[in-house]
Amino acid sequence: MINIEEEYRIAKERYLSYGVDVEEAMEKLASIPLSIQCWQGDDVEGFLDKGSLGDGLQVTGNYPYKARNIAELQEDIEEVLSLLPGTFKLNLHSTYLDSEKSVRLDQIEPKHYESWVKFAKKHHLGLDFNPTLFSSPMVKEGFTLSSKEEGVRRFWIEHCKRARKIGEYFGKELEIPCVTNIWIPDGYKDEPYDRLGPRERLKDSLDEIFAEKIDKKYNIDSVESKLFGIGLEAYTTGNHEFYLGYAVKNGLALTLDSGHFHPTEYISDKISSVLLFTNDLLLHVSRPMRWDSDHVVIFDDELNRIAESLVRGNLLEKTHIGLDYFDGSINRIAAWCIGLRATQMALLKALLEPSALLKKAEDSYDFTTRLYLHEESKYLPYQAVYRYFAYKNKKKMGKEFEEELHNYETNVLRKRV
Ligand code: RNT
Ligand code: ZN
Repeated sequence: MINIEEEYRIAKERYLSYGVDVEEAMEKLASIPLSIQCWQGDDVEGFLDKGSLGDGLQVTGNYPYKARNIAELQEDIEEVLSLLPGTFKLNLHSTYLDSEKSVRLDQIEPKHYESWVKFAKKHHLGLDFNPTLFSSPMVKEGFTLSSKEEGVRRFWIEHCKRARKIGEYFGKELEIPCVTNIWIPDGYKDEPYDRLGPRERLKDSLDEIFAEKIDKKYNIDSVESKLFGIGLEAYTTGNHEFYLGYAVKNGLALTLDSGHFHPTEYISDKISSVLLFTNDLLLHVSRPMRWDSDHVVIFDDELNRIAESLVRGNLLEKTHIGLDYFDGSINRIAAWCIGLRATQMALLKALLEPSALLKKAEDSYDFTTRLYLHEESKYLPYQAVYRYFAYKNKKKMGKEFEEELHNYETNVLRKRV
């Protein structure tokens, strides 16, 4: 029998010998909200018009029992919340609205999301929001806000304007700012003749969308770039340079998604640069494998580098951390939990670094000690601290955690047929 408290006591002492206060680290960890992507629960289907995804987003896998309605999705999110310690937000797409009747995306209103606000209040969650510019017949030849068809552009401009108002409504209701993130799939499979035109139109569309000032106390606007998508290999209107420029010029937040760059390019090294020029940053923590495959986030090197960038630079206050992956090939509740827990573990590990010693080594050009300490901190017992963090918050760990995932599948999910 492993004694969690005893393990923790030893860990605490070891960290103390490096000048690290584990209690302070746990307190900090508890205060960092992670935004749970609702779309992992049903493979980004939503409740608007059930149909298959398209236009630059792909979900693969046929694992059964996905949530088919709001009640089931909320039930699954509650299960995730019951398993994990810490603070959370819930990240909604506009298509997860609650309405008996079908609603056009250019007609969404706060009232369609009242049941989510109720849910958020009940579970002390903040809400984040996303207009949904995909999986719709109004995506014309792969284009939305940068379409050359005025009617198409107008439709999506209206949708995004309304999304910001819904964000504002969330912020007011919950007294936690909502981050409303715009991502569009627009682009071409093959080499375009005109690379500039769509970007000019996107800029005009965004200028209209953001014309109304909304208090950042309630809603923070963010824009998300992408290098390519399946079927959009040659050209994406909203690339990184476009949105970095747009966000900086217009005082918006920038979204960095770990899957949206070249396969050898990392967002961890962009964080400290971007935040010198924007007030806020939204992270879409994901795991690309060869392409923007949105695999479940795991405790890998890049996740650790992201956490280190945030902690070392004291950038957590300005950064909103959201998860963005959707794996339809495994139990979806496990998928959520594994990625969220990995992110917390990486943040905790970064909070437990022997930072004073590392800084001292670097300041005195002692690169040997710096390398030694970097390696050493990988061998320090951060897992024991995390286990204690979960235990203190009355959460299951290890075998019991795994058992609960199985029980939920047997007792709840399997009944969904
Ligand atoms: C797509 C973007 C976007 C979506 C979600 C569902 O490549 O990453 O953030 O994953 O809006
Ligand atoms: Zn994303």
